[in-house]
Amino acid sequence: GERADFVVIGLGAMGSAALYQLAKRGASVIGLDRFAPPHTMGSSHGETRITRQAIGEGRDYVPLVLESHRIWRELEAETGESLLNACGALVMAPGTGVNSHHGKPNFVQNSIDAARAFGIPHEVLDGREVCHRFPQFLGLDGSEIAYYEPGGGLVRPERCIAAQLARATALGATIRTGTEILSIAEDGDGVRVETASGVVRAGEVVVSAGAWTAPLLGVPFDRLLAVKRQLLHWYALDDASAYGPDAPVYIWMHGTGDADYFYGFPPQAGEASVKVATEQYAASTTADTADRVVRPEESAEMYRRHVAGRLAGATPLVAQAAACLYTVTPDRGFIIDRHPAQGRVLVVSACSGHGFKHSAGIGLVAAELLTEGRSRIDTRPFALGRFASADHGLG
Ligand code: PYC
Repeated sequence: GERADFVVIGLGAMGSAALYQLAKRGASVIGLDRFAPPHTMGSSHGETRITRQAIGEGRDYVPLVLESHRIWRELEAETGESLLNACGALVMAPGTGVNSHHGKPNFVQNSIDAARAFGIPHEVLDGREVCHRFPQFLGLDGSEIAYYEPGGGLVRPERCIAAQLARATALGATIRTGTEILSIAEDGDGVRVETASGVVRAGEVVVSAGAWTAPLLGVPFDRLLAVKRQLLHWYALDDASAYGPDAPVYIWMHGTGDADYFYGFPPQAGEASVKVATEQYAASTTADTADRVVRPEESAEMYRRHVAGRLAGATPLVAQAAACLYTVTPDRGFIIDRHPAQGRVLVVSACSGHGFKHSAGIGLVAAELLTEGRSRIDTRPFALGRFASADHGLG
């Protein structure tokens, strides 16, 4: 069969980045994906992802997003694609009570503190100032608190993946699409990857398989990871005049309950619609069985609960909708670590619904760990050992 220094399994956000960075370092590398990335079966589709540099989920993430922004600018220069649009990012919550996002309390204040600690340009606004600057947001009473980061904005996930795969190929990487992985096992001085179309051998393997990670690797990932179906909705605008050139992406906690929240994007060039979404953690699914079709009632419910009365010009007419998957860890953080029983397997999934902004940096980290044995960014906060308790089977 085929042989390479490295095999990357799953070529979405993290895998395409790892493949590119490994190829850039001159390694021989093969990338495998069950479908043909960028595709709509996993966690990296839907046109846009929020990026913000002051990470309210935890300061340990900040170096990853800073590297990502640098790499996307470099890729833009190399490929001529537009990947990162720094249109600004707004995180808004009620002025009183505890706000929480991605399981982290005091999210707005954490974002402000992270910005201060890393010298990231930002402003702290109240709801009155938000209304004045961004008239697309309706129904604020003025007492809200907001973190505004002018250098935040949005990333184009499909284009990032395509650009990294194209650069990886140009640098000598091999990509096999439509390739289902049957097993991964350490074997002598390397790893044997059995696919539906033959065996591939590698010195070391990166698993960046997102929602397919647990079915592929089994224990302990099957006990740690939960897959959550999330919905993206685009509502037609009947008037886009409230969205100026500096219209930001936003995370809007409009109440203090976990469900009182949605996030969204300004209209994209050539589109008379706005994309919005919320999140759910109640129901789990699997990569193979998840329903990728969004029902009209689901979009109607989203509009009623979150959009109506809050976004200027947004009508209930659904221009587009998509379902995507989060792969969530028990603390809603990331996993970047060696497999506990197979030291030649580096696991770079799951990202619990806030990974894309960090993905280019995570690819760099993975390539450094594999080619140099260490990374410029501290990955200990993303280690599996933090789940070591009887509950998680890592005891
Ligand atoms: O990372 O900003 C984010 C985000 C918002 C909703 C899902 N992810």
